[in-house]
Order: sequence, then structure tokens, then C-alpha cells
Amino acid sequence: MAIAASELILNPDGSVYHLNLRPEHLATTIITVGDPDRVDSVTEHFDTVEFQTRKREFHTQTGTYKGKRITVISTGIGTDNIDIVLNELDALVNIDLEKRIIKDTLTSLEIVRIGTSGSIQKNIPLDSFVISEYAAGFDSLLHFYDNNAIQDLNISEALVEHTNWSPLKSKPYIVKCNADLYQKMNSDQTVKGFTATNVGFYGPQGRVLRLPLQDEGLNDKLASFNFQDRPITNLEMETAGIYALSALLGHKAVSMNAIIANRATGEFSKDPSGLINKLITYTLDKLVQ
Ligand code: R1P
Repeated sequence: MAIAASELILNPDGSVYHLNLRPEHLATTIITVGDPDRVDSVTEHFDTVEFQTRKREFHTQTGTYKGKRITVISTGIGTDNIDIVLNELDALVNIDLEKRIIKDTLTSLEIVRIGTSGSIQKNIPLDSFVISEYAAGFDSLLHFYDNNAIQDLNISEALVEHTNWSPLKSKPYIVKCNADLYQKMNSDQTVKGFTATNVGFYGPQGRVLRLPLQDEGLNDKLASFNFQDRPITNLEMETAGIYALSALLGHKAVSMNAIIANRATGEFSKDPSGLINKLITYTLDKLVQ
């Protein structure tokens, strides 16, 4: 049955509602960044850019890097945006937008996040690159989907117990990267990570300006959690949502984190934009290897 106009909204030019993209604009390898201005920092390394568009926080450019066609898209901040980006990217490849039906043959996208993040471990220093093997989602995005097949409930239960997690907050969900893509992006320049994705930048990540916290010990408890030799390494705001929806939709995803802050030592990078540029060139070169 055709998907209704209210459920899959298209613009008058046939593009998907928020991203403003039509299927021919999209490569099957996609880099996501949080900051719309970071899209240019990625594509300045490209041989050519064939297409670009911008709507709200979603800035997209498609081109080639060393001959490989890649789309770079900004997601803005947070997993609420990830819900929009992942569903609309999937619709572009796996739904016939004219007939509004799911295609018989599905396409699996290769999705790499390049983002900034704060380490919560003293031994993961500023200016390192963390690749998220696992992600813990403290947002509720995955709970709205039929999701039992992709969650690691053992780690989730252990984390709830270790942190004495308040039942008033969404239960953490644990999801994994795509193993093949992880191998492709991994090297001796990267640190294996277990990334906690949170719903805010201040209180949810333990930052106090004027407001006291529900649990001021949460970051310390996250830092001391260690499931089968996998400590939680860093905090950011998108990875778990990307992993959750990619796993549900059949896409391959991995998240690359430039560690610009160390929350355990209180330090902040002296050159965050230099670091993110290094992670961009590292990622691009790994993608074409
Ligand atoms: C917060 O400042 C933002 O920075 C991190 C967080 O995940 C959040 O999106 O990533 P980006 O640098 O990719 O935006």
C-alpha cells in the first residue's frame, strides 16, 4: 500500500521534506557532521562538488574525493535530528518516492559521523580520535521503534544498576557500530570507544552553570562503569541514534569522535578546529583505502 502524503512528505520538486534532497543527489557513502559549516571543511578536500543544498540545519553537498562519490550532510545537534536525517536518507534509497512504496531491493548506506566529543577518562587525552564500538543512548529515540533485535539488554541492565539510574529518565539503550566499517576506519591512531549519547549539553552531561543536577555523581559513575573490559569513554549527542536507526534500517554506521575536551581533567583543546580537520582528512583517506 502506498505511504500517505502526511507520513512521507515531499516538497513540490519531489525532494524529501526536511533534507531537500532527491534520490539522484545522494551517494551511498555518507559523512554526517553536526555543524552545517563543517560540511565545507570536508568538501574543501574534494576533487569536485556536483550538488549542494541547505534547509534549516541540514546542509548537504555531494561530490568526489579521490574519485569516490561521497555525500556530506549536517545533522545539527541531537538525536531528534538524527531521526529525521536517517529516515529521510533511507527513504531516498529504499522507497520509490513516486509510487510511495518500499522498493523490492534495498540499498545499504555507509554512514560515518565526524563529530566533536568530550572524554570522561583521564587516560583518553585531548586531541585523540575515539571510534565508537558501542553507544549508550540516554535519549529515548530507540524506544519509539520496535527494537528488541538490536539492543544489548545485558549491558543496559548493568549500566542501570551501576549508576542507580533514575526511573524518571529514559532507560539507556545500548547499540553497536557496523563491525566491517569499524575495521575499515580503525588504526593505531584511534582509540576504541564506548560512547554515551546524551539529550543535552549541560545538565545531561553533568555541566553545572546555575542549575543543580538530579545526580551530580553521574559522570563519575559512567567513568567507572566497565562491562567486560569496555569502559564508557566519551560523551556526545548523536552516535546512539545513528547506530540505532542504521541497525534497524539495514545501514552500516560508525562514529568518529575528535576529543576536544577532557571532562575528567577539566581541559579543553587549544586547537579544536585543527583537530577536527585532522579527523576529516583521516576519515576521508580511510574511506578511499
Ligand atoms: C555539542 O556542542 C555538539 O558537538 C558534538 C555533540 O555531539 C553535539 O552535536 O558533535 P558535533 O561537533 O558533531 O556537533
